Amino acid sequence: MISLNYEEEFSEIAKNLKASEIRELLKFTQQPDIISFAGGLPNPKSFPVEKINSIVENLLKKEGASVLQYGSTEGVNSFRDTLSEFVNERYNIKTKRENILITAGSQQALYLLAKIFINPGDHVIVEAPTYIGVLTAFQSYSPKYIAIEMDDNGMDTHLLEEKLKELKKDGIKPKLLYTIPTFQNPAGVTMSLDRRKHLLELAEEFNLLVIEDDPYGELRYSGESLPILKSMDKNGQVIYLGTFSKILAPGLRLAHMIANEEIIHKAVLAKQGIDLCTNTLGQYIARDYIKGGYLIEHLPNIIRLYKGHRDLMLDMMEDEFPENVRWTHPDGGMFLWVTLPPKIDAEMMFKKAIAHKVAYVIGSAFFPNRDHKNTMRLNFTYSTEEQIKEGIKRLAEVIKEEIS
Ligand code: PMP
Ligand code: G9A
Repeated sequence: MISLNYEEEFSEIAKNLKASEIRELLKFTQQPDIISFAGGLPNPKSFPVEKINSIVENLLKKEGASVLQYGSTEGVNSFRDTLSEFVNERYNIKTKRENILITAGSQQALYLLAKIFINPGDHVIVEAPTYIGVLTAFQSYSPKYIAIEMDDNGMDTHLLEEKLKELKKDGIKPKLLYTIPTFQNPAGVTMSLDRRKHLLELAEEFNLLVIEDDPYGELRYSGESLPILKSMDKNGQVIYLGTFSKILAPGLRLAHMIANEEIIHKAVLAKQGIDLCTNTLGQYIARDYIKGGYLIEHLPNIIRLYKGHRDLMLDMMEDEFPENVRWTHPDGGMFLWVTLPPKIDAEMMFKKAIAHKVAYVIGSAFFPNRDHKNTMRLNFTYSTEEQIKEGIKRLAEVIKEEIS
């Protein structure tokens, strides 16, 4: 009998894979007695179950087996056409079918971009804090991260400019800049118009490729809407990522990358080795959901639901949290960011929180160097209003105990 030591057999890449904190924490959303503000889950009430049911019935009746067939790697043509019209009208992104790749969630788009752009040791600029999933998607390609601090107006582009000048002096040209300009995950902040313009000026001056990840842009509860970076991109330097996860249903695993044709072509080659094509039925569902006007019709319902949740969580925090705790006041999206007094370590406090039956994501997980130990992310979309009230009370207790 041969006995294999699997650990020895795994590739170097596999040996270095680490679990995503968010995925690990999903366990807690499945435990009924724990109130979880951890995972970035949409509220199941936001899913248009009946509408999807009738669209599927119609599709199978009218288009039959073709909606169940393999499709091209790029995505279903009629869906890409519908999307290009949609983003043109709604976001003023001038694009055509050839600039669009349909992916299995924008998580896959991030993975594809890492695969086609990053060599080990390449420099990648991110926001501090940034989306955990981008760190997971990029990990096999071992980039070096440069994390730029944010404030209430998003990434500080003056710090970015200083950093880019410093790097240039050292002969370093970063490969990619990754940003979530609108209702950032995890911080909940939005990049101001001035900073958006400045960022694009810097991209031009330093010849940078920018990934604009925009899963939350449609979920605005207050304030004025701002132009998408891609709509101001004169030189094809911005790669735009949109997803149906937060405005339709994440279980469809459906997203789109909009970019220069050469980038799309390379990403298609990379995708061919991963999954051949994105699920066909889901693409037809989303096509008909947009074309029938249901997306635009249903969005205000999601916004109303989430605005209520955001307001309730903010009010509860105001009432319950001790004075020396600060948090962001997001105009949209799904998250807010809490800064505890400097001596408190949210990772150490986590066990106590679980004992009190409440969960959050430890803030340091969103920083490539895992600093900022006194921070945490709270999701306000998934829990019910009752759970938000009770969960914030529990969390306030935990924080007060920890401070004293
Ligand atoms: N980017 C960001 C910033 C996200 O928050 C998420 C999901 N939480 C994703 C990408 C991935 O989303 P999906 O793969 O479901 O499209
Ligand atoms: O991993 C997931 O389920 C998506 C959620 C992302 C997040 O919590 O930021």
